Amino acid sequence: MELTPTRRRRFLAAAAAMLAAIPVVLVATANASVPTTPAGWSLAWSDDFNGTGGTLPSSANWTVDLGHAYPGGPANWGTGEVQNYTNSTDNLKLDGAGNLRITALRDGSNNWTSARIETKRGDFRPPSGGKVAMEARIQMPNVTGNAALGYWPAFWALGSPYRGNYWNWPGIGEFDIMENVNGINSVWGVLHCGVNPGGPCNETTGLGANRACPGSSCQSAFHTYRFEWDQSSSPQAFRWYVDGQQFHSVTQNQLPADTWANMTNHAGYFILLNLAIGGAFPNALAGSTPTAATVSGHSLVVDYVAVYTAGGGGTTPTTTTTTPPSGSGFDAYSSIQAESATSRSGGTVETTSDTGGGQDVGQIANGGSMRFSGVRFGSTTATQFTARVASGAGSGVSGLVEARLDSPSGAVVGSFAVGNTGGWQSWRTVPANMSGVTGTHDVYVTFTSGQSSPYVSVNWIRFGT
Ligand SMILES: [Ca+2]
Ligand SMILES: [Ca+2]
Repeated sequence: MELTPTRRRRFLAAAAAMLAAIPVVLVATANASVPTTPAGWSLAWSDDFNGTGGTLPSSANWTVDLGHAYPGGPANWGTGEVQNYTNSTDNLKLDGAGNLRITALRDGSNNWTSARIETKRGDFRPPSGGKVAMEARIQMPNVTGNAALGYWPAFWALGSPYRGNYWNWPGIGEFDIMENVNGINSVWGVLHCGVNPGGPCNETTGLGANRACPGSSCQSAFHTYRFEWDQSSSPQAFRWYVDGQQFHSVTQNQLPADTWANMTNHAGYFILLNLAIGGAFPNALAGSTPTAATVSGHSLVVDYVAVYTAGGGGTTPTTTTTTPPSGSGFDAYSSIQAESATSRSGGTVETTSDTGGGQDVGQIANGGSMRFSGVRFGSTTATQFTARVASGAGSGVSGLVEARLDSPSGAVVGSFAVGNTGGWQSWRTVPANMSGVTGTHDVYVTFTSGQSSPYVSVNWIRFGT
């Protein structure tokens, strides 16, 4: 997982410290390739990392992330990791033998560089009623003990609405298919969802499990890491595997309906590969990392990444997303959490006792507002604005909840009045008619009252047709 994890286990450093600094590790294991597609599955996308040694991976398949953050996104990629991501072939290259190598390097001033790439496509999801599998064959950086402190390789996926927004994590969903820190012989598989902190996915920890790699250690050999999202099972399920052995699952009935919907009812996921240095996860297990003992020059080695689909009529996603639409933040027809607003004025984020848990924005008064950047209505005409609200306002105190498009002073397209509902945690769903809306808009929810007292709390909003 990439975004601000906090692990509670303490890491006991291995006794055997590597004394020699070996800048390059030769991988003895032979390269394989994308396996023959199993019966019942279709290959939706893959990269075998064939190509000339010393060159960057395919720019048709991958975007190379640079620096310390997405433009406008959280600092240090939201995790506290310290390295600068580059597109130098010193950090990121094909090895000429069918593998991708991401190498972490420390310079003479103790500055670390490394690399992170993500698929251009952001539509990896099951065909309706079917399954999707995301799989990679990977050798983790071959370094252990004190020499590995701070190494944080990952193979993972983020919900595509993260692109262009960067502040809607974890509601859009994150699947950590393979994560590892500090050279420990273990693979972590984690789901991030809901709200942060806390919520149904227990953020920032997430819902995770880990196990040692089968046979050879994760560091000394290639292993196959696989994640499946199964819409054909009941309940629907996420499952994590290493070398075909399942070690974690999360099912739909473990989570609130709106949490599940928010991470599954969007265009799909993009896949990432990166090698971070330092940050919350390695630090949680080993104190401040990296240390002076951390050895530069080890590589995350990836033989292939493949995405398969099955069932659901056998269709495979064909849409290619090359440029994320600006502000691709919210699906108008799923619950849009008030606390996930792109920006907000007024009210206080608090834990909600409403069905499904999570948070709400409590006790908003006249003049308050929320902005949701990039709400996607699509080509279907939305005609209903609905909000989940509660109010403990005093007698005679009420006000309006108004939806506007593209400006906080734009015309009101839908509104309703609300007064006391029986208490600040006495929730009800209030629908209002709305003039027809299509396309993608920044939605502003504004609050107008003739009194100055708070009159409404909001858990979520959504739109309907
Ligand atoms: Ca390969
Ligand atoms: Ca909420």
